[in-house]
Amino acid sequence: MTEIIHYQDPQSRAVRTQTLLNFYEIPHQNVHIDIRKGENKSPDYLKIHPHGRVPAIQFDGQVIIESGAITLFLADLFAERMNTPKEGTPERAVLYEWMFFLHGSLEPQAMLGFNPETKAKGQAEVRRLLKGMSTRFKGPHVLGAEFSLLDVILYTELAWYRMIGLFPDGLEPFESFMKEHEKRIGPALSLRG
Ligand SMILES: N[C@@H](CCC(=O)N[C@@H](CS)C(=O)NCC(=O)O)C(=O)O
Repeated sequence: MTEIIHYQDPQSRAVRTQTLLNFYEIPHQNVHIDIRKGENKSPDYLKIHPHGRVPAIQFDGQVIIESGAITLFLADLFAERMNTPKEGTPERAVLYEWMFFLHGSLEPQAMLGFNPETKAKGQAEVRRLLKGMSTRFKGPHVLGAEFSLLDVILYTELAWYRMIGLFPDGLEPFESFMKEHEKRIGPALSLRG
């Protein structure tokens, strides 16, 4: 198979794609784009990612940007090992639902947490939105009985929130979900503060 080139910085949203690549042992080449040194705005990298952001991947001559799109692309490419729900099934709808929730609804609220003036609002909004999603969580895994990439995705996101002080402590079922999956997913987690 063509090699995957992963453009990443360990202190970035590339944690999402890196953890998936690690957990599922997907062969890839890592290229560190140091955003603190501004390498993401170099003319060469801007040819890869038009906004100079990470992550991005290159596969079979094509560049794919946006961590959510990369995640779904990998989910299709490695469907068997990731236990990706088949298209047109209710489980596939659950995958889309969580992806759009995490990227479209939750993340903008979490971003408030990076500004000391809006941090409290960010924390409250993250708790409120996750509390709502708790009614849609089947357990013990996101899809119910079966472990899938969705568990890796949710674990990674919540671990990131925990690191930046946005995880809603004590909120079930997420508190138990994190504890239960720590041993299995934790070692693959690529997260640096
Ligand atoms: N929606 C994009 C956001 C990517 C993004 O903003 N990445 C940040 C790091 S977390 C970045 O590269 N920032 C550098 C910059 O914008 O200059 C995704 O999920 O891939």
